[in-house]
Parts: sequence; structure tokens; C-alpha cells
Amino acid sequence: MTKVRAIELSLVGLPLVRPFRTSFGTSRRKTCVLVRVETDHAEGWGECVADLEPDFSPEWNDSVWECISSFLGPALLDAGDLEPEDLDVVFAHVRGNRMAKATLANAVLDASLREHETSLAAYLGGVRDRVESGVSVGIAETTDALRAQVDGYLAEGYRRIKLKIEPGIDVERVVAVRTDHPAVALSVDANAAYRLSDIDTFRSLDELDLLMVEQPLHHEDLVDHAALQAQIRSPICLDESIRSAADASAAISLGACRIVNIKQGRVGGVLEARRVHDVCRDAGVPVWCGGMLETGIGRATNLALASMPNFTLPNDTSASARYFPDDLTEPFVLEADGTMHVPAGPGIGVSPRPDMLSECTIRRETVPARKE
Ligand code: SMG
Ligand code: MG
Repeated sequence: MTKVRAIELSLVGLPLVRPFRTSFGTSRRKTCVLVRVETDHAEGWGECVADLEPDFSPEWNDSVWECISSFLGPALLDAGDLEPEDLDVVFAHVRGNRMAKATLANAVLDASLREHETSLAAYLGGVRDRVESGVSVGIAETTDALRAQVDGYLAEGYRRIKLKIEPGIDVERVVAVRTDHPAVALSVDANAAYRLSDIDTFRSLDELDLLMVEQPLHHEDLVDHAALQAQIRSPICLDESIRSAADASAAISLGACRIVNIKQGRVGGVLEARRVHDVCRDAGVPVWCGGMLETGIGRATNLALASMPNFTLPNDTSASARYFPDDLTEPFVLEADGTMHVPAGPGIGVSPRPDMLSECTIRRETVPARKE
């Protein structure tokens, strides 16, 4: 049993090594909420995957902050002794807000595992100590700029290239990269920017031997994804559409995808991510771990998750240097064979470096206990 006696929220900001453009906008800087919980015997860390605006998801940094500060945090402080697995019940009175829930739930799990001197990977039943890493390449200014970036990442050893696409900046770019690298594992991610009526684009992409087409259509439209999947050979992978194990089950039953991108933050934390993993495993659907430009705290969490057996495709778990001039934790590095080590220490196995944390902190608050 663990009792959380204090919760501290921080908003942190880190420069990115280069802007990251997707179909819904451009990130120039990483700004996210970090949670630190304190128990009698340990502290635990959680990093939120939300960003400054509600673009990738309905949540954003300020909504996460408010949700934890006003609802989830006080409920957790009131809950007394608990197991991390009990948090679904403690948080049940709050609908949605999965990214906020994930942040707090992951921090509690981290503290509890540190108390028990167990690594997150061991707790999850991880089966590998290194995971295959791919890299996600943002929409570049020009095709040549994109080709140069891809060449650089392949030279570093990344095992899969994912190209961000949007209507009008798609087939020609993917053809160029495929022509340069006929055998590389290549995928595209549209972040929900297309419609079923864009079928001609998908037919052209279908000729390029893609590992998958990620989230081509609207995030709430499983039926259209099923209709598209019936018309193309490339497997559809869902990201934004999968908010829970129940969503994964529905999407698979409908034939809306053949691969699932698991982001623990998007589904409410590591424990729900494990349930998504299990649903997919039982249905014979491979999964991989998505990324949200996390700092080392979120990356450590993701690497532990990706050590589970059904994570059989390369993950968006890139090295610290792909994102930040200086990471919040000790930097994560890519091995020459394109893998990354899963942290083996207790909990997520890493903590923020105190100097970096104070340098990056924009705002901090201690969550008050619920008012009577
Ligand atoms: O963390 O390497 C990473 C980024 C991976 O492309 C990535 N993430 O839709 O999968 C996705 C995007 C969402 C993040 S946009 C800021
Ligand atoms: Mg995606």
C-alpha cells in the first residue's frame, strides 16, 4: 500500500533542436506539466503528454493543471492508503481528461515501484532490455530538406522512418524518400488530416510499400477508417482514435486498423496502456509505442512500456538529442544498431536533473488537500 502525502505540479519548457511540423501545427518548444508525488518512502514522477493547445487532443497544459489541482489531486490526497491499480476508482468521478489522469497515475505507480525497488519494465512483464527505435520526421520546408533529414537519421541508425504528411504535401515527398531508400521501413502519419474522398492519394501511397498509414482520417471516425482499410493494402494504424482498451477493441472489431500506436499518456496511463496492449495481443494486432516529444521522464516510461511482448514494431522512442539540446534527465542515446536501453532502475529508473529542472521550470504549485 502507498499513501500520497504531497503532490507538486511544475510547468516546464525546453527548446527543441528543430521545429516539429505536423498537419495540425508546428511545435517550436516543448512545454509540459510534470507531477512529483511524495509518499512516506519515495517520490514518483509523471510527465504529461499534453501541449500548449488542444490540437492533438482535447486536453492542453492549462486544462491538465486545473484538472489535477482542483479534482484529481485532492481526490488522491483524500484517498489514503491505496495500490496504484486503485486509481481508476479514485478518478472515476472525473470524465475523460486522460492525459491529466495518466500524469498523476504514472507518478503514483513510479513512487510505489521505487518503494518496492522494482523497475516499471519488470512490473509490466517486459521481455527485452533494448527496444527498436524509429524516428518521426516533421513536415519539412522542401523535399530536399526532408531527404537530407532522413539521410541523417538513417546514418544514426534509426530502424524506421515515419514521415508526417498533410493534404498537398504527401505523395511526392514519400516517393522521393522511397526512391532514395527502397528497403527502409517507412510509414506516414497524417494526424487525421484526410477524408475518405482522398482515396486517390491513399491509392498512390499504397504503391510505396509502407509499413503503415497512421491516423489518416478524423479521430472520431472508426467507420470511415474501416471503409478505407477495405480499399487499401497498407495497414492502417490508429493513434488519436484510440483513447482506451475499449476503443482498441471496437476499432479492431470494425476492421478500422491492423496496427495500434500505444501512447500511455493518450489512454490514461501505463496501466490502461497495458490493457490496450493485451486487447491487441489477443486479437493478433501488433502495437508500437508512440511519442509526444517527451523529455527523459516520459521517454523512460515509454521505453518500459515498449519492452512488453506485443510491441513488435519500431517505436517513436528516439534519442534525447533528436529532440533537445539538453534533456531534463541524463540523455537517452541511440545504440549503433538502432535500439535504446530500457531503464533498469526502480520505477521509471530516472529523475530530472535538479539543475535542469530549476532552469526549465516556468511555474510550480503544491496541490492543496480538498477543502471541507
Ligand atoms: O516523440 O518522437 C516523438 C514524436 C512522434 O510523431 C510523433 N508524434 O501523432 O504520433 C504523432 C505525433 C504527435 C506529436 S505532435 C507534437
Ligand atoms: Mg501519430
